[in-house]
Amino acid sequence: MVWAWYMDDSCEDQRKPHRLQPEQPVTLEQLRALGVHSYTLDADNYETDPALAKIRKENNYTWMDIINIHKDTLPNYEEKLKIFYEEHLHLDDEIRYILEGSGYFDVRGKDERWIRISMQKGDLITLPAGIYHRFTLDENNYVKAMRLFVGKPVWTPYNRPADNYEARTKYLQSLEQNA
Ligand code: KMT
Ligand code: NI
Repeated sequence: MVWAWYMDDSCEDQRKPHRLQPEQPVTLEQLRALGVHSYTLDADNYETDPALAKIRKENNYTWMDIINIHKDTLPNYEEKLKIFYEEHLHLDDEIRYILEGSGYFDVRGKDERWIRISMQKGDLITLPAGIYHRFTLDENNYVKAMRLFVGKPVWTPYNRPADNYEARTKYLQSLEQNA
């Protein structure tokens, strides 16, 4: 199950939950208003799961691979983690499905505050093109995730500021239309 909350601004270890005190949870509906969608699926049977097949078919997620983020399995682990945690956007949607382990995706809310999204085994998330976001492992230090894409994948991150890309202006327009 996906849980989300507004973050505090302490610079303590990025892998900690960083819940604002008093807590300010963010609902799945609030995430949807930002263009962020989530599903909970059966990660033990991802190879045969008809619910996953349906999501892939309906959204044309033709491409997929699996990434293992752990210090012993991911080449250039430290460097990659740094890149993942730089605030950035992409020109395409970022779709991730947690098969094992856990981690946090942080996205900027409408008021620019960071929202931390806790992703556990079975959670699939879609971040829209043009949203500023970042990723970190949590204190378990391990995640195995499926990466999905429409067609041939392009993972290029554009670090903030990246306000002049069409994906960004379109994203901001979509927020206004939802408001
Ligand atoms: C990305 O692009 O930020 C990642 O692939 C992060 C890890 S996937 C859980
Ligand atoms: Ni990204």
